Amino acid sequence: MGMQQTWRWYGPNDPVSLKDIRQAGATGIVNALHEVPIGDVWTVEALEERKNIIEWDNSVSPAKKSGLIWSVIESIPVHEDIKLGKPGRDKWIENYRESLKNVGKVGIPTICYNFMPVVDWTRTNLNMLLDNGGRALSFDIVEFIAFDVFMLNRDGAEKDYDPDLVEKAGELFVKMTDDEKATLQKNIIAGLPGGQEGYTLDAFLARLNEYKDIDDSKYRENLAYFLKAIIPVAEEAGVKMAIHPDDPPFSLFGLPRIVSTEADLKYLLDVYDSVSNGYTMCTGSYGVRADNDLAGMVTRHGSKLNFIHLRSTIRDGRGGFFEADHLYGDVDMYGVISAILKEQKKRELSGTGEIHIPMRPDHGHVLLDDLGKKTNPGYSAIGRLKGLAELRGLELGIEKSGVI
Ligand code: DNO
Repeated sequence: MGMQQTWRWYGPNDPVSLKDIRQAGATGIVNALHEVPIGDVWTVEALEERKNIIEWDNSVSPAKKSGLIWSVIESIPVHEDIKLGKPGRDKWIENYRESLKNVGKVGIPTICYNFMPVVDWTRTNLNMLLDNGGRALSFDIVEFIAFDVFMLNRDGAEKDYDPDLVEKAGELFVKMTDDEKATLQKNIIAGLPGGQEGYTLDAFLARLNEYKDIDDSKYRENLAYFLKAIIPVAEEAGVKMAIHPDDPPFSLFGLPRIVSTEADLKYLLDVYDSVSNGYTMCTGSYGVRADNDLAGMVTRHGSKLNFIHLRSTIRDGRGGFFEADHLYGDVDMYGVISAILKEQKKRELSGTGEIHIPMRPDHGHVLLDDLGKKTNPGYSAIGRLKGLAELRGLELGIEKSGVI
C-alpha cells in the first residue's frame, strides 16, 4: 500500500545515472524534455525516445526492461504569455493541449507544472554550510533584499520590506565582494536547473515590468482561463495535472503569487472539478508558511492529490528558511505521511483513483563523496538517497503500526 517511490532525473546529462537510481530503490522516474523551448509542442517521437531510454536497458541484446518507468513529467512549463494573459496566449495554450495529447498517447500518467511568474523556485544560497560539514540550500531574506533593493534597484522595492531588514541588507551589500554579488545574482536569476530560463539584470527588470498591472486577482483569472482550456484535454488524454506551489510561498519582487496557501489551492481546484485538475503536495514549499496545515490539506483535498514532494525546512524567524533533514524541521512528516496513507486506503476501498501516489524525496543535502563532485543544486545523489531511505522507513513504520 506504499506510495510509489520516484526520483527526479534531469536526463542523459544528469551526473546521477539511471543505474544509480535503481540502487536507491526508486521505481518511478520524474523527468522532462528540458531541451524543448518553453511553449513548443512535445512530440510523440521525442517522448517515446526518452521513455525508451528510461524504461529499457539497451546495453544488452535483446534489450530488457530496466525496472524503471517514466511516471511523472516535471514540468511542461507554461509560456509567460499565458501567465500574462496576453492576446497571443491561445496559440501557446493550443501547443500545451497538443503536448498533453501526446503525453497521453505515450502513457505517462502525471504532469507536475507551476504557475509562478518570471521565476521558478528561488534560493539565495546554494551552499549553506551545516554543522556536520554537509551543504544545504537556503533562502535568506536579507540577502534577497540586498539583491532586490541594491543590485537590481527595482523601483519602490524597499517599500515591500521591514525597514530594519532593508538596513541590514544595505550593511551586507557594502561588505559583499564582487564575486559574492555575482554568485547571489546568479543564484536568484540565472535559473536553477529545471526552472524557468535565466535572465540578465535588464531582461529581468523588463520582465517584471510586464507584470506591473497584474495583481493576484487578475493573475488568478489567467490561471483559470488556462485550466478551463487544458483540463478537458488532459481528462480525455488520461493525464493528471499536479500544480506545484510557489517556492517560497509568498510574493517575490512584487509579483503576484497565487499557489501559496490552502485557500489558493481550493480556488484553483474549484475552477474545474476533475481528478485531472490536481496538485502536488510539496511539503518543503507549503511548509515554509506556519499557517499551512499540511496534513489537513492532504486530508481535505485528498482526491486531487496527484503527486508528492517530501522535504522539510526550518524557518529562521525573519521570513527566510533553510532546507533541513527530511524528517526533522518544521514539517510534521509523520502527520503528512499518515494523511497520505489514509487517502490511499480510501482510494483502495472505494476503487477510485491511483492507489500508489507517486512521491519523490525532494532535494537533499550535499554529503560525503558528493561534496567533491559537481551536482545539480538540491539534486545530489547521497542526500536524496538518505532522504528516501528515511521516508520509506517512516512510511513502513506507520503502516506496520496498524494506525491507518
Ligand atoms: C524544485 C522544483 C521546482 C518544480 C517546478 C514544478 O526543486 O520543485 O522547480 O519542479 O516548480 O513546475
